Amino acid sequence: MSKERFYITTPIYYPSDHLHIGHAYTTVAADAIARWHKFAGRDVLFVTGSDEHGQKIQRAAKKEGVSAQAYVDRIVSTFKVLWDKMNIEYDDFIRTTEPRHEKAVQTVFQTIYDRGDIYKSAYRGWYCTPCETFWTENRLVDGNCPDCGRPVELLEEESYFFRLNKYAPRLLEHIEKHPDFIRPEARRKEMVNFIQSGLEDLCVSRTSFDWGVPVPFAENHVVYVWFDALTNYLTALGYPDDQKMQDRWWPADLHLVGKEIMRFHTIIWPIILMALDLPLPKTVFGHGWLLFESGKMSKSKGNVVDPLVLIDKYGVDPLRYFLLREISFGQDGNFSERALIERTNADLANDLGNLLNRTLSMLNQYFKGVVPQPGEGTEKDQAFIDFARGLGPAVDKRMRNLELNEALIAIWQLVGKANKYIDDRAPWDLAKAEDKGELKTVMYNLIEGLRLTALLVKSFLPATGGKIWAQLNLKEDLDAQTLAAAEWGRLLPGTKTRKGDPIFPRIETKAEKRPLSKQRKEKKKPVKKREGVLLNIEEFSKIELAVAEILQAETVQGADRLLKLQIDLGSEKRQIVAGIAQYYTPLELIGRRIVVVKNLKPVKLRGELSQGMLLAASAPDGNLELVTVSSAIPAGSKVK
Ligand code: ME8
Repeated sequence: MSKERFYITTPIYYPSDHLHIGHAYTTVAADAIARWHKFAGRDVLFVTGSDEHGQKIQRAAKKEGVSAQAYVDRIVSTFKVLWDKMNIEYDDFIRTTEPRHEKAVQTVFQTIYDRGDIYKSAYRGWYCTPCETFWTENRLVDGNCPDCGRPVELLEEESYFFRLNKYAPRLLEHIEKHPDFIRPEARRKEMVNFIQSGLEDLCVSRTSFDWGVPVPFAENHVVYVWFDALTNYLTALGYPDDQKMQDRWWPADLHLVGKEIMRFHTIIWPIILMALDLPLPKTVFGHGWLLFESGKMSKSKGNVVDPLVLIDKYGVDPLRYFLLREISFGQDGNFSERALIERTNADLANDLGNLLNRTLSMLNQYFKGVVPQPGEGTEKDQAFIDFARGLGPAVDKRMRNLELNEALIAIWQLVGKANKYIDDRAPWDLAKAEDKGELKTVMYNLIEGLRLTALLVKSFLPATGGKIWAQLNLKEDLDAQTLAAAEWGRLLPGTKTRKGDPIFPRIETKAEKRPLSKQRKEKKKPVKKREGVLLNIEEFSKIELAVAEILQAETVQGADRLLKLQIDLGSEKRQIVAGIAQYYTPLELIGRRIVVVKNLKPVKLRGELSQGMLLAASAPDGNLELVTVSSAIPAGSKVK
């Protein structure tokens, strides 16, 4: 029998700005789901990417004075850095500027046009550029975008239109017949209401700018960015050329998206697919928003949190755990550093970390770290085993139903029960008995419980699963293990464990852990003017200035103001440490070309070697900006 298959996607994010933990939230959830299904023995395809066209990107590039392509190239490279750091195991990354995607979009557009569902007309109406959305006058709220509340622009241009309206009855029928198509339930109701209030045909081409996929049959028209972006889900399957790939993976099992883009995924995208005569995705799930203090995270509110900073500070798995456990999947949830620290200390350091630590300590003490042969157990032993036995299938059920936080709660029940089992069975008392039979059973059960925990938790916290596995010193390759391995009793007596350091040290909650947004906003005090000194040209020419590309950026432990940068100077790579953490987050820096002084004596700052100094302009009000050059100037170029 062929394996069950599972095709899952995230939205392809805009590189108009840097990713923040809102984006990380969707991607971590998709990664945990994808990893789980693989673990459960299914064939999985997990696709993410970047949505690089449209007016918003073109304007952002213009503002920075670079070409749109150079702009997206730099920011998209930071997407990949972030996903690697977060242990996101995607199978493909679709960039909408790739030729394979342009071909897919043009084929979709041409096919629908040839079938008569795209026609030429003129658009006169409103447009929200931040949301890349067309609005009719009657949907505006106080004259602004009903989604984001920002001002809209009046557009008047020749456009091609897509017959959405024609398909509305068919779509409603599909939604009714397939209760899993739009989830959660509240979103389904919203979408049904939206469709019932009347669908206008959709404008699907633009002529007032050119950063997009050209409409194949009409000069000066580029495809509307959402029509372009949604097609990425087919691009990943080699559309239109690779029929085998499409037969194998289409329809998608799950498009995971934030709730604000449900309309695009449950109205426009299904209608594109109907017009192409393709089946509709099985489920579109719109999760809730991650709210930061009092509102949605957004650049203009200055409350954007760079996930790289959080990872440097707390580690990847505490962040992954927090995102997946704290928020009821589908609902909105709050992000705060305090809550992240509390969760880490309570669930990871106290419950799981201590369980591993004290179990292995006892095993060392009583059996020199070697797993004993269990004997007949008491009722209490059996109750613990029974719970652990049913856990794998229970978590699988939760994951199939997209109850991610519930799945983690179930796994932590095992952790809680194991801790309680230690207290109830008191191995230190059993160790005093002449017959060590009961002690052997209890210790075996505890280690077996930990083995199961490592297996069940690895889809959510890959590094943690690996650390537990390593301390249990199990020989099988953890990556190759499937749900079948989580069957009770597979642990071999005689296994020699290898206790290591605590896997989650407690995070100290000092005043130093102020919210990151506050740290960023406090600007440096204005610098006092120094008397000028005149240099002659020989003196100035002693300073070697060069262009360097920032390859990596990280925070420095215990130093709020410093960032550690790995830079490429063309002929060599170096590390420099700079006091710019209040002005830039790591993700904002990666890929930028800066100017550095090459021939400064290396120094150590907070224990970190700094081999050079970067140039930055410091305004009288204390603001600071790096001196940068465009990607047209290669790393290593001399600055004079
Ligand atoms: O919409 N809370 O891209 P985008 C939770 N390019 N999730 C959040 C979030 C928050 N505060 N902020 C962002 C686009 N997200 C289009 C998608 S798909 C064919 C095209 C997540 O960069 C969430 O998944 O604006 C949301 O839907 C997505 O990022 C929006 O990313």
